[in-house]
Amino acid sequence: MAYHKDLREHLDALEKEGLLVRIKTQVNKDTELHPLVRLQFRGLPEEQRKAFLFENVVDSRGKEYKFPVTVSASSGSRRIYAIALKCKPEEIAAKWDKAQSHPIKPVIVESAPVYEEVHIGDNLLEHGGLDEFPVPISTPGFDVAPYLSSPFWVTKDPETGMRNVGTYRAQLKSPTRTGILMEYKEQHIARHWDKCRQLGIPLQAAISIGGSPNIGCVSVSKFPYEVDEFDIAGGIAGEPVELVKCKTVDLEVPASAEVIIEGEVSTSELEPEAPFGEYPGYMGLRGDRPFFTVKCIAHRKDAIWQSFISQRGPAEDINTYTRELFLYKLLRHDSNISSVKAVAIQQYRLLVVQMDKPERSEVMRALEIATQANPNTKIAAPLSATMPRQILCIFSSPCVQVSPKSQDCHRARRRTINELLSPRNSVVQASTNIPPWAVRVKALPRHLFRFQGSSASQHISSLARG
Ligand SMILES: Cc1cc2nc3c(=O)[nH]c(=O)nc-3n(C[C@H](O)[C@H](O)[C@H](O)COP(=O)(O)O)c2cc1C
Ligand SMILES: [Mn+2]
Repeated sequence: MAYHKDLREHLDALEKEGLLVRIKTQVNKDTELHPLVRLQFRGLPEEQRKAFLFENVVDSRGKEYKFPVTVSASSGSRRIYAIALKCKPEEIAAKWDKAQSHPIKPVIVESAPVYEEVHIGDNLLEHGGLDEFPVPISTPGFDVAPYLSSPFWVTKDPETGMRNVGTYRAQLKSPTRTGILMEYKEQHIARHWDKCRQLGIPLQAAISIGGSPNIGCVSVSKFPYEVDEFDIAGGIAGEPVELVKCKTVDLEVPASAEVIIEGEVSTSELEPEAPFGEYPGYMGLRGDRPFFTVKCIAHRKDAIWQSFISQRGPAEDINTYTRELFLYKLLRHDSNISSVKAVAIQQYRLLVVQMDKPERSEVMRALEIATQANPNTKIAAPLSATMPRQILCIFSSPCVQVSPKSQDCHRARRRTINELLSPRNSVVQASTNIPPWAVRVKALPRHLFRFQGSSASQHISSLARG
């Protein structure tokens, strides 16, 4: 069966499975929309979560939008995520394995429905620029503005021409301007940005909204720098992704997109970006960051706006499922650590690697590799040498601070160990069972547990010294 052609086909597939809720009541995107969806993540078991399509969206100014908004459509639950990948929930790992081992190069097509309506040059603002789209406020009362939470940024390495696709939040700043958060300098777009900065040129970029769901799945996932995410998206679909050339920048974007925003990211100036309610449940603080100047906006005449819901988990954990699988593959297969049994991640905050009777050197290697793969790591420690099995635990988040000596953490460890040792445990099942206690553990001075280029084993020795 052919893969979902675009977001519409994907939403149809969800609806057929009874997994789409259409909301026809008028909903305010600035105060109600994301909180309404968040309620289901707070209140319902994972199996009962659904995707939403808000068909009658207004904002706090009373403006009515002609475009609907879909939330939770890519990864509201494992079942929804499986539909995005067009496989069964138990086939998610195999699907990703195949996509990575059998990537398919994209093809260029001449035209695409997303360029049905184009606002460019003197006409850029004819429909209000970015104000034409119902961009929701993610955490009303706390976020400084509406943010594009599911942008798929397409950029190229200015020296090699190598392409990248990645999701980086974009604060709506004006009808022709957004912010961008490149969370750390290893992010692939940050590398492109830095090369352009050194060359003294702006970074050309295009944001794609919506499109066939494989695009979103690869956009939030970490592949090696040299990998073009569109090749992996082709691997997921079993057919090439169709790309179309942009109008104002030298880039190609998915023909299946709902909206394309073309422009350039400043490399000579920064300006304030954030606050924004972040995935660990804390506010990401304001900082001086690059911004994106819009040159062209294109969209399908009846575009559907897509938004990912993140903020405090559980949420639309679109990259948690894949991160678990990647790290498992990296440790177990690529690094050949045969004692690795399972990897569980909770929203970046906590990462647990379960190992079965490992050699001491294997624990150290696993720790080293897992921390390198997680640049935000705050604490990494082999847990419980006295337990029947060794558990490697990494607390990882820029916002959450934990003390490995506090009572809470002891409890947390026991919980985690119990969860992981339960017979139900498998790579596919592990993550969602970890409770969100990580945010409750006591804070320690940040510098104590900061990685500063030191190796993981040094770090552990310093932890051991207390
Ligand atoms: C909803 C959501 C929002 C995200 N926002 C950001 C962000 O603002 N900045 C960032 O650096 N990464 C963000 N990420 C993580 C990146 O998408 C992820 O690291 C991805 O691998 C980046 O692409 P790259 O591997 O090509 O660098 C977000 C992920 C999700 C699921
Ligand atoms: Mn990449």
